[in-house]
Amino acid sequence: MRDKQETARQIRVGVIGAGGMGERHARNLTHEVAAAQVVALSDVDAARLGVVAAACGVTHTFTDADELIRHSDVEAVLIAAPDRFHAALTQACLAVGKPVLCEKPLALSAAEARRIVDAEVAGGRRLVQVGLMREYDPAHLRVKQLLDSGALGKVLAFRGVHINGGALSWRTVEDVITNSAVHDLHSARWMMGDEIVRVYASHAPYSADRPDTARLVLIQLHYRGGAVGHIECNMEAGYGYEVDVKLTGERGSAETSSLQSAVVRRDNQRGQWIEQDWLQRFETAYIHEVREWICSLQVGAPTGPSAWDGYASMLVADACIASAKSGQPVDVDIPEMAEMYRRT
Ligand code: ISE
Repeated sequence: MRDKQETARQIRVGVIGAGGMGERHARNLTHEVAAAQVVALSDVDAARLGVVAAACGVTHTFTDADELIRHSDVEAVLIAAPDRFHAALTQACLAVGKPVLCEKPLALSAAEARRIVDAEVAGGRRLVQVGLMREYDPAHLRVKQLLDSGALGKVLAFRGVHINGGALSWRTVEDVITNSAVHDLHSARWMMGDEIVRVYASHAPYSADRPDTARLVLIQLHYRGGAVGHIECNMEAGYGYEVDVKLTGERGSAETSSLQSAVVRRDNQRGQWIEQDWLQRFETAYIHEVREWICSLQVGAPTGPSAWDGYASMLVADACIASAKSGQPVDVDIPEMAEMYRRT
């Protein structure tokens, strides 16, 4: 159901990628955001491109993402291509001055993300938002609001649990940290309102003869203000998908109850349905994310996770990868934030 806010002028959006996330974003923009119109879509898979384009009434289709970015009918771009293309495509949007919502991670390293920050600062205005969509998850927002209200007192600890159901995918340490745990690393900064200064990461491989793989990653965190934290990122739990956070303060704690399904009792059993994947668990968050993005474009006031957040999360991710490889704690030095990224 489209949001209530009908508007005289729609923002014309081009979506890069018609796979899982690209399709979801294109459908949300088309069916849930009255102020947006998906006018262009690109993908290298012609069949997938055709299906999603037809479902969203798309005018222009491309196999070349750069052509979509340059097209005169495209005002804003949503990047849902594979991670390795995110940085270059974001830079291409900055080069033509078009606002962009780039799926996480912004880049595959802090250095690559920093180059995007530098380009955006040089351009003098915020154009980049990063798809760290947990900022739009009602369960996360309720926990963060309790901390921000002072109800918990001084915060002492962050705990994040990120469970993927998955089929054995033999993912590497780098991939798990940059593609999956990057959400938890951002939540650890955003929810605590503090910077991480040291990490210690360890991992359980899929098998002893494949030590470069990571089935489960554990990350310990130390914050500038003295708080601590830990993140468990399990890539193949084998039962479903769950993401939970808990903040512990001097006066109490607050945590998400991420299972939104009903508790069922019958035949001497009690249980709840557990979501299958992130598209189910964060269905509401993805809609709110693009609604607020389009609204921010209409009013010319950028909101949400910025390129700086994408850069800072990659600084922590780089340190986690180094720690997992060395077996030692690694310090993180997040520099002073450029003024244009301060959130009001
Ligand atoms: C995926 O790309 C996501 O963004 C999901 O939120 C995360 O849970 C999953 O592990 C990633 O692969």
